Parts: sequence; C-alpha cells; structure tokens
Amino acid sequence: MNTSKIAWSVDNLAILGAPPVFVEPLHVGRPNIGNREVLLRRIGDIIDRRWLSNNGPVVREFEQRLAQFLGVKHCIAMCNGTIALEIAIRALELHGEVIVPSYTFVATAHALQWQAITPVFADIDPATHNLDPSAVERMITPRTTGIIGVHLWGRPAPIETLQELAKSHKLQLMFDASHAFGCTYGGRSIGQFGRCEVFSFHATKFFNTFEGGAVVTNDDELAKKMRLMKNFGFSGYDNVIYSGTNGKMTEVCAAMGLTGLESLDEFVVVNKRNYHAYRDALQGMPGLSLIRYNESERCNYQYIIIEVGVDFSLTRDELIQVLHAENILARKYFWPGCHDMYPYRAYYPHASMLLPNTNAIAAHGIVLPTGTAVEPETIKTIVRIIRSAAANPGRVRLAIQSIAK
Ligand code: T4K
Repeated sequence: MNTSKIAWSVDNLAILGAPPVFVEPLHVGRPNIGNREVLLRRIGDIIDRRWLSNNGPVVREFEQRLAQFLGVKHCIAMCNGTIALEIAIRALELHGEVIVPSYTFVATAHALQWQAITPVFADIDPATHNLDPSAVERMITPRTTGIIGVHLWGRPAPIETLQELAKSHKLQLMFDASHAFGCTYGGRSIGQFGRCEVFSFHATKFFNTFEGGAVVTNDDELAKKMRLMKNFGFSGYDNVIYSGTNGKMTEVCAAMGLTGLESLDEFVVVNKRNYHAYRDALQGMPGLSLIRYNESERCNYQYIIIEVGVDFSLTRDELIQVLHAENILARKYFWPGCHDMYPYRAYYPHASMLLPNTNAIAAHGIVLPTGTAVEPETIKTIVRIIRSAAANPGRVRLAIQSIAK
C-alpha cells in the first residue's frame, strides 16, 4: 500500500490523476493457503511414492474426510467443478431442457450445453440472488427433465420449494454448490440436498485444491456410476463397462485439499472478520448495500458483494473504474447474465423479457476483495476510496469521461 496517502483527500483518488493507493493489484480471490510445511511434506511423500494420480491414497483420504465433514455417504473428487457438473448431469441422465439460473458463473449453463442439453434460464429472487421457484415453475415444459439450483454466494437456494416442485413435476434436482462449501441450511451441511451436489475447489474458492471439484451424494448407484464415468468407464484393468471421461483429481491437488481442510476454520474466521469490517465501514452509505449472510447458519463468507443502487451518486461501472484505478480489481460477477453471453444470447434473443431481476441484479453488483490476503486496514482504505468518490461524483465523472476520449 502507498503509505504516502495517510492524510486523505479527494485529490488522492487515482482516477483524478494521483498514484494508485495499492502498488500491487488487489484481487478478489487470492487463494487461501493452509500450512505450507504440511503441504510440502505431503507433496514430498507423493513424489517419493511415485503415485501421482488415478485414485491414489491422498485422493482416497481426501474423499473420505470430505464425506465425513459434509455428512454424506459418497464424495467423488474430480479435476474441477465444471467436469464434476458435467458428470453429475450425465449420471442423472438429464436431457432435453434443464432449468438453471442465468445469474451464475457460465460453467453452470455450459455444463449442460456441452452435452447438447438446453439450459433454460429462470429468473431469480432479487432479495436472495437465488432461483425464484415461481419463475422456475413457469419455465417447465414437457421437455424439462431437471432443475439445477445454485447456492449463489454460499447462500442456500430455496431447497425445499425446489424439492416440492421437482417431485410434483417428476424432475431431477441437483445443486451447483460451488460457492457453498462449509455452509449449512437448517443446520444441515450443503452437500446433503437434491440427488447430488457439486463443489468447485478452484484456486479462487475459499477452500481450494489448486483446481478441483467434487460431487457428493447419498445415492449408492449414482456414486458408482460417477466413479466409473470419471475414469473412462474402467472397472479394473482393461475392462471398460461404461462410457466415461477423464475427471480424476491428482494426488497433489488432494494434498492441497487435505491441508486446506485443516485450516478451514481459520479461513472462515478471516472471511467473517472481513465481512463485518466491510459491513461496519459501509454503514449508512446511501445507495450502497452489502449482501447479508444468515449468521445463524454456518457460512463461509467468501464473497463480499455490494449492490450499487440507483440512488448512489455513481453508476456501478463508474465505481468499478474508480476502484481499478487504485489497483483494486473488483469484479462485476455475474455480469452479464448467462442468457446475454455467447452462445445463449443467440438462442434466446428475447430472454431478457423473462429475466428482469437477473438483469437488474447483474447490472448493479460488485465483488470486493476478501480472504486471508486482505486485512481490515485494507478494507478501511477501500471503503474510504468509495466514500470519497461518492462524495465527488462530478469530478469523478469528468475524469472518467476524459480518460475515455
Ligand atoms: N459454478 C459456479 C457457480 C462457479 O462459480 C464456478 C466457478 C463453477 C461452477 C465452475 O467451477 P470450476 O470448473 O472453476 O472449478 C473464476 C474462477 O475461474 C471460477 O472457478 C469461479 N467459479 C468464478 C466465480 O471465478 P474468473 O475468470 O473470474 O477468475 P480469474 O482468473 O479472473 O480470477 C479471479 C481473481 O482471483 C482474480 O482477481 C485473480 C485472482 N487469482 C486467480 C487465480 C486463478 C489469484 O490471485 N490466484 C490464482 O491462482 O473465474
């Protein structure tokens, strides 16, 4: 951080020509690293053992520990969350149309489209950013075979209502739980709902395995099928009994996962501290709201999302420019909605008419930096920049316009 900016005034804003407060880029999702020595020791053992992949002992231990932690019968570790979604979708034999939110990371939709299944986008509840069950019901057609709920930002989707809907329309229900590792719903771990749930352990997730993911389920048959699918369909040497792909997690990735799991509580403590620091610092700022977590449940607090309302003095995109000028690389997740991305925008040119809440939320959200690389002092500085820009919208806007010329 550039400490020459301790005595703060609006002229210190980089968008107005001052040097950026942060010398190094401040990212939204710096990876959390657990105990480095323990990790390196585990990696050393893997190298000594010369067993690097293909269901090795570290992957098996990782799967066992995760299943125990989540309170599920089966955990099938995979090379990433997208492949885990694709395998789960295939194992459930989804086809035709599957209802998903448009307000999600594009992998949720791509995992269907990649297998020639049509993702049908349903609108969200603006209060929760999760699927609105009445919008889901409106999108059901005779071709619908399933629903994929997403626990966006780690906040549970409307699990019970979606369950009832799936049951009454004879649809499969699964969840993209990529954001919700370590979260609970009604005191039960996310991972225990639907036919199966899928996690991402990408580097940017608060719990990561470099790249990685998992499908968890209580369904023995489904688990067996997915184990075959992730290993080309091999059942023992030379014996292919199923059509499959390569979805295997490596030993090194599992070592990262085991090590991270041992520090999970510390990661959550830091995320929660940061969430409270943002909440306190942003208090009373007109037009800006921080999305809230239900603290009576277990949460991972991994995303700090602010909504820039119409009564804020700057637009969302102007505020992003202010932050980027300071090297604060805030992100516009998840803008645009999937329906407005390639290839879906060509399939559904009029989708926006059915997705007013998705459009409104996607146009106003900003994700701010958090995680173990972010200190409360950093958060105070970020919010000071936001307040300063908000108090001087005219100058900021002029500066942005002159940069654009
Ligand atoms: N479903 C949902 C709901 C998801 O959010 C995701 C993934 C998936 C499914 C699919 O799971 P995976 O197949 O990815 O396991 C990122 C991640 O790549 C993606 O995993 C994540 N969601 C999504 C929300 O964010 P980008 O393209 O925005 O990430 P990127 O590379 O710009 O990185 C984000 C920030 O983190 C940057 O500010 C840089 C920093 N960073 C990144 C990496 C990779 C680091 O500091 N270190 C790193 O190693 O998609």
